[in-house]
Amino acid sequence: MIQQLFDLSGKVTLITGGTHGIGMAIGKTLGKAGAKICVNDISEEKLESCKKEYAAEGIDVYTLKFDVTDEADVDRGISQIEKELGAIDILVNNAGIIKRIPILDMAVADYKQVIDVDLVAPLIVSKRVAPKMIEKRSGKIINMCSMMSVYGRNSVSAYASAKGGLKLLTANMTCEWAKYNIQINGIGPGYIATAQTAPIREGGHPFNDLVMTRTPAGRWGEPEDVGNAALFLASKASDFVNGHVLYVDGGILANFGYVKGENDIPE
Ligand code: NAP
Ligand code: GCO
Repeated sequence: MIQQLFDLSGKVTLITGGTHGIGMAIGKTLGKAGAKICVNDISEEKLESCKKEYAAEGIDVYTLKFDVTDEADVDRGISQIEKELGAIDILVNNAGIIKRIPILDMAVADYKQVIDVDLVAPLIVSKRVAPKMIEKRSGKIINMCSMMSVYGRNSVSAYASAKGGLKLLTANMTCEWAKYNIQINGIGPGYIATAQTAPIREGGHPFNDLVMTRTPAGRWGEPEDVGNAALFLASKASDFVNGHVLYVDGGILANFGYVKGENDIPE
């Protein structure tokens, strides 16, 4: 049955930073497919408040506070999940931050903080989770990349450096772990309407016009658009897809440019 391809019943799933935004959309989608959803965050308040939103979708989410950049904290958190729910079958390295600062104005500490959360943390969490996937000869790892894994733009040097590195870390995880029947892929969202992009989308910000015209689909993506792609990469349907970055971007990476107005949505 085709539905069985996307059935995640019994799969213990950890989504880092899954208390809102893209992470929550992924959690809700995989939860509706039967997965047991665990989310972490660094904010107790967000961990508490997300439970109601998951419950509204019939999902009894397991929440845990730990900082994905802290190896000891990650080990403690993953050990608790393994003890209470079992080994992790699906890992979504979603947690991330961005700092929009021009290179000459950016403190090296700011650059390093973005690299730590967006690139080093997926390594830390994956290194802790992968051994049991290797033992089981089964596992799915999804790294949250970006269209900034292949593009730069003014003021996001740290973020693009991290996301570019994460694209190739995904490739290297594949080289080392695919033989154990572990599929490691990335998702590269384009411009998605979440809290992270609110500063450049709301209040008439000119960047909104750029995204609307540069994106052939003529709209911002929704977190659910990314959740749907995660369902494919978390399911049996993608068992021979490995080291790939699936771009969920409304076509922006396919689009060299535009003449103002030519991409207006037809009446
Ligand atoms: P968001 O709303 O900023 O959510 C990011 C999540 O990561 C938050 O829950 C945040 O927790 C958590 N987090 C940050 N640092 C953490 C840490 N040290 N330990 C644990 N959790 C931590 O972002 P989003 O828009 O949903 O994006 C989610 C992912 O998609 C990110 O990796 C982002 O780079 C990527 N992405 C987003 C877009 C987009 O257009 N939105 C496009 C491409 C890629 P707190 O809120 O408590 O800090
Ligand atoms: C920005 C945006 C982007 C998005 C996303 C695009 O400032 O350009 O925040 O970086 O977050 O990564 O794919």
